[in-house]
Amino acid sequence: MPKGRVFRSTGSWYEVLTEENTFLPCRTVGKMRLNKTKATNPIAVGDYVTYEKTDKEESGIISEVLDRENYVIRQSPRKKHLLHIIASNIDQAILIVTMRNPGLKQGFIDRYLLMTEPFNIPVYIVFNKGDLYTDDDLEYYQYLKEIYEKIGYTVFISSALEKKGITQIKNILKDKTTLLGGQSGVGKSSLLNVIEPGLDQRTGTLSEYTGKGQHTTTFAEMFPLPEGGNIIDTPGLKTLSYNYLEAEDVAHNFKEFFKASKACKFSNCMHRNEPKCAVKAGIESGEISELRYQNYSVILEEIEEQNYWERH
Ligand SMILES: Nc1nc2c(ncn2[C@@H]2O[C@H](COP(=O)(O)OP(=O)(O)OP(=O)(O)O)[C@@H](O)[C@H]2O)c(=O)[nH]1
Ligand SMILES: [Mg+2]
Ligand SMILES: [Zn+2]
Repeated sequence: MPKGRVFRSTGSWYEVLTEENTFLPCRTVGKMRLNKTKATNPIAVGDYVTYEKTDKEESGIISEVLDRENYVIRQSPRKKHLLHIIASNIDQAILIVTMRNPGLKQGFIDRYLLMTEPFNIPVYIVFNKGDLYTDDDLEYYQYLKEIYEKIGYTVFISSALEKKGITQIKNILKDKTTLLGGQSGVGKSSLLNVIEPGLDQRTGTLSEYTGKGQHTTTFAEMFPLPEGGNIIDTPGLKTLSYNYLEAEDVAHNFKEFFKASKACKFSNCMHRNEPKCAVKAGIESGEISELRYQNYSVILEEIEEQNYWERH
């Protein structure tokens, strides 16, 4: 059976890139073998699938989703007990953030990294709209850059408006499948348009009053790049909640905490009030970021609160 890769999904139709390098619209019927996830979308952008052509050969029927090498999943914003697969089989992610229009949401970077860390997906953190940054913004940027580079993420500034940082992004993209993500209105689609003007992605205008993004991109879509590689544009994320994780999952995926935790007195230390905690010691000595720890604590509290309500 021929194989292909899903580049775009509207819910009922899937755009599949075939081995002949053409796009074939595909559907699923009846008893497709689904992966056993509690996902709202059984087939995600990035999936490799097998399909059969229909009689007229102008469309196809997906028969199977091949095993995923990795995937990025989030709690479905509407159906909270379900998960939504954002994309699968990716080599790396670029998280676009900005300090201005809209301002950087406290904790957002760490929440995003909690999605990519379970599969050790490399992440680049790009601060877009650099053209708008004040000296204070730049100072805060330097502070954040140090925190995240220390734990292994690459951080730099871009501007879609002034075409800055574009060569760097292009070099990162070459021959890889890259997930582009971030809050709404940070400029994901605008950057894509500068990187690859032919794509002509819809971009939004920010509502002047609130500075909040308008969710211009409405579904994830993958594009092949002429220089080699694929890029996945995604709709902006508003909130990232983690009701499907246990506290230990959070602790294991703050990677510098996990590394340090081998020296904690208790093997199941959650780094709160336990004695002889190596993470706490790391914060004392300045080796571990206090900001990361604050964000970690908030996520743990949220999860525990949810578990509490589920039990009572
Ligand atoms: N000043 C400035 N404005 C930018 C830059 N990049 C994007 N914008 C503006 O920010 C607004 C939002 O840009 P989009 O590219 O639609 O943002 P997005 O991240 O794709 O948003 P969603 O699709 O909703 O997730 C638009 O008005 C852009 O013109 C930049 O580098 N500098
Ligand atoms: Mg967009
Ligand atoms: Zn500990």
